Amino acid sequence: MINEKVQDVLNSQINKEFYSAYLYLAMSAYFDKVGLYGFSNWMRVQAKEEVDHGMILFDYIVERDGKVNLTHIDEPDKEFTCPMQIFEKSLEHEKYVTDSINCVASMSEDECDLATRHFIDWYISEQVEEEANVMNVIKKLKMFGDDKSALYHLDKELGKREYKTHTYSGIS
Ligand code: OFO
Repeated sequence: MINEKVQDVLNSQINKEFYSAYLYLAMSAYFDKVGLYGFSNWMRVQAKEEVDHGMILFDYIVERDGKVNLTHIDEPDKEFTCPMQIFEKSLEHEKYVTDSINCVASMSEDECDLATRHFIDWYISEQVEEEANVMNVIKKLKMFGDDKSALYHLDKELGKREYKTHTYSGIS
């Protein structure tokens, strides 16, 4: 059986992961609209990974014989103006998610739920990767400035990103 306070933060984390998927889908739709299909692909892959992040938490709660509590998902931000602004928003969002994962880790430690503390290590490492992935694109965008042909090539590169599934059984 899982500690109730820990279960609550895990359920709230599920909501944040699904919100992340919504946010990245909204960004993907923007990129489709302006014809940056590679950027759109990058965001779609990101959205799928966020669903995986939510489902891994879901399956973990089930395995611990806990109660999954799915709550209302907020409407995502849709105020998008350009690739740089969107990736800066993504980085800000990932930093927020990293803080949230760190809170799950410290709560599980405080409650002596060492199984959850161990489980959440995967998310701690994943957040390092999540922030780095976004930062890499921001660095390239900064380097190219307003060079349209560089943006074209970056779009091609981001179009090659492929989705790799993550599952609870795959990480545990
Ligand atoms: Fe689930 O890592 Fe991004 O939000």
